[in-house]
Amino acid sequence: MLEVNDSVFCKKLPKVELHAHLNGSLSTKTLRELIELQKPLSDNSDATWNIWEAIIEHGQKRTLEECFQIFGIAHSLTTTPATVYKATQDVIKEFVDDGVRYLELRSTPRNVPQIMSKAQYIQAMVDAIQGMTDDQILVKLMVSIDRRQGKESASETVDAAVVAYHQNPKIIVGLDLSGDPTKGLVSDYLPVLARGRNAGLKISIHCAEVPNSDEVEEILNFHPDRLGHCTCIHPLHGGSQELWIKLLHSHIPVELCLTSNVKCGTVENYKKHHFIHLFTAKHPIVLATDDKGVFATSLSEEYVLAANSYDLSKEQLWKMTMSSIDYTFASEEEKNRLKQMFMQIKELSD
Ligand code: 6MZ
Repeated sequence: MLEVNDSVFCKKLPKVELHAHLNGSLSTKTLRELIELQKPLSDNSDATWNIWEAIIEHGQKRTLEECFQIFGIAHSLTTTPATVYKATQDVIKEFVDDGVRYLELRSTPRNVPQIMSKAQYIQAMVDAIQGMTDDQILVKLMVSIDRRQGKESASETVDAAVVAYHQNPKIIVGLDLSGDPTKGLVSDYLPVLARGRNAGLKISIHCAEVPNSDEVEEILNFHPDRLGHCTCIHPLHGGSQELWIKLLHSHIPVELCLTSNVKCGTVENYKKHHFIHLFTAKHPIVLATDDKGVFATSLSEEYVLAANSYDLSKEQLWKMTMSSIDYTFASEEEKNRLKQMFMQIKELSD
């Protein structure tokens, strides 16, 4: 079994990150730098800056509501193509430093009147991704739809995503439905997601972060390519046996974010996380950070947490990271290359 603090092993382990929101992944360092860039251009009072600085420094535990407050601050600091570019580059570099070899970064493009369109937002991220070389990391982009923003905005986002996908089919791979799970109706967004799917984009949907059986049923019937969280589906977590079986029978890979769920309080503690039910059922799962900046975590820390909470061996961690490659939205050729690279690293480390 892994030592309590075997973070060196987990950092060296080549990893796949499939659920990371750009603006939630910004480190305190990047947020501070973005604040300094913005100060001379903004009419915010000193008091506002002081509050923001205090919030971004502030502690470990955040409710879902507080998280959405930080997203708001991050959003007001990434309002130009240049700041979106910087944010993307910084986040990618931090994932590289943590041993991530394949990353699907997701973000909700924003239209900032007179400054940036959704298409320009996406392009700034693509430019930043193109600045990275394949030997460091392979990065793809998923375009997010925010379930609070309504059908019209979602439709605009899908239009921009499809155009960008045709221009950069190797980088743009999918659509994500996210946002405050207590707001909006998933059913409003399924038709527009289906439009993206018909255009060739893969789909991942945030599912059951809070109990909502009707919504889980609708999402599973839609059969996305991947699911985020799936927190409240197991009967012990506010779901039902019927829905749980339906999830298992779907074989849809689930992106699991341990720290995010525990810090937001949607899961009581790590031992009780639904990871263990999915892992025991041999359901396809992938560990992910969600918002590494907001939750002060890293993917290697998520592996350490999983190892220690569920008594996983190093061999089981290797298996988990290798199987994650199958759940990516990369091409078959890219998946094969990643598998070969991971195997080489494993052989060298054995
Ligand atoms: C649901 C989340 C989320 O897109 O601006 N987001 N949506 N549940 C979560 N669990 C904590 N964490 C992040 O990144 C920030 C946006 O990602 C979504 C929210 O819509 C948030 O505004 P981007 O890069």
